[in-house]
Amino acid sequence: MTGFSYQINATDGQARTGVINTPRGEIRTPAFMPVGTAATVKAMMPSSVRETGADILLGNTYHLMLRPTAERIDRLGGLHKFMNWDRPILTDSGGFQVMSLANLRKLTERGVTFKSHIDGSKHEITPERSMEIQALLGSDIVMCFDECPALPADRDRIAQSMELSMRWAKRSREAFGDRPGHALFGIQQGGLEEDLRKVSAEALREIGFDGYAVGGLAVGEGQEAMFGCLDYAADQLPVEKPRYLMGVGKPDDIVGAVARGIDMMDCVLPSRSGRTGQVFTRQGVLNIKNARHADDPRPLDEGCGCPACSHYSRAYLHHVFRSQEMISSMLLTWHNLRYYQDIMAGMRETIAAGTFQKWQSDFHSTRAQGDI
Ligand code: PRF
Ligand code: ZN
Repeated sequence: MTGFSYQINATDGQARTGVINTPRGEIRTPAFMPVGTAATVKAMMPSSVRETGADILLGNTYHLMLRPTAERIDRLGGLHKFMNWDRPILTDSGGFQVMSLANLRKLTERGVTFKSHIDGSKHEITPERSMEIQALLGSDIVMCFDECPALPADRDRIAQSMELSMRWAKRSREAFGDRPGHALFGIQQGGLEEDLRKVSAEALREIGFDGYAVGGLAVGEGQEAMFGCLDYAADQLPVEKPRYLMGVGKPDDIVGAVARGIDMMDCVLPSRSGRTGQVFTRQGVLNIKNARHADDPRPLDEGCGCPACSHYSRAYLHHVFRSQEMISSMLLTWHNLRYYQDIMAGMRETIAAGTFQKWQSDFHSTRAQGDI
C-alpha cells in the first residue's frame, strides 16, 4: 500500500522509537493519541491539542454514526474538515463502545444490533458497515470490527469470542479493500491466555494488516496481569509493523507498555481527569478540588511548560474548579495532555539514546504513590 509506512529508528530492550508516515503527516512513536470521541477533544481547540505535542487523534465510529451520522460528516467534507484537525485520525470500529454504552445489544455471526444510548433508536454494525462508516469519516487509520469480552471470563467464552473476532477481521479486510494512503489495523484478542493470543496473532498475520493492535486488555484485569500478557503478546505480533495497545492508560501503564514493545496508545484519562479535577504531575497525582490547594501560589508542576503551569497558581485553578468555570476544564485538560505528551517525548528521546532504563527509574522515583 502506498502513502503509509512505518520506520523504526532505534530500539532499547523491547522498546522501539520511530515514525509512521502518512499523507496527513508523521506520527512519532511511541505515540499517545488524545481521544476526540464526538469530533472534539473536550475543552480543547484542535490547535491547542497540537501544541501539547499530539500527532494524531482518536475518533469513534459508534458516537459519530449516531450523531451527527457518518453520512452527514461525509457530505460536509469528512471528519478532518468537520472538526478542523488536518493531521492523522485513527477511528475505533464501534464494537467496544456498543458493549460499554448501548442498550439491548444482540451479538450474532453477522454483527451486533443495539439501541442508541442517546435516543433509543435501533442500529446495526457489521464488519462491512464499520468499514463503510470509517471510510465516510475519512479516517486515516481504520480499526477492524472486533468483540472485546469483559474479564474475567472463562476460557471457552474467550476462545469463541476471539475466533469470531478473527472471522470479522477477515471480513473487515475484504470490505476495506484497497485504499492508498489509508491503513487498516487488525486487533488481537484472546484474553490472558497465551496460546489463544498466539492463535489470534497468527490469524491476523495471515490476513495481513498495516498495523496490529492488542485489544481486550485494561478491562479489569489489573496492571500486573496486563503487563504479564504484554510480555508475550507484543512479541507475537510482526516486529516491523506498528503495535497499538487500545484504551491504555495511566502514566505508569503507558511507560510499562512501551517498555514491552508497544508503539501507540489512547486513553480518555488525561482529558476526562482534566474535567474532574484530577491532575497528573511529575511528583504524582493531585486533586485540585482539595482544600489544601486554596492558598497555594505554586504552579501545578514546576517542570511543565503548559499555559496552566506558566500563568496560573494552584490557588487559582482550585478557585475556578470550585466555581465550575469553563476555564478550569480547559486549563487542566491542557496540562494533563501536555504531561502525557512530555512522557512520550521523554521515552522517544531516551530510547533513541539508549538510556530508557535510567529514564524509567527516574520516572518512577520522582512520583509519589498516593495523592500529593
Ligand atoms: N477493541 C476495540 N476497541 C477497544 C478495545 C478493544 O479490545 C479496548 C480494550 N481495552 C479499548 N478500546 N475495538
Ligand atoms: Zn502544566
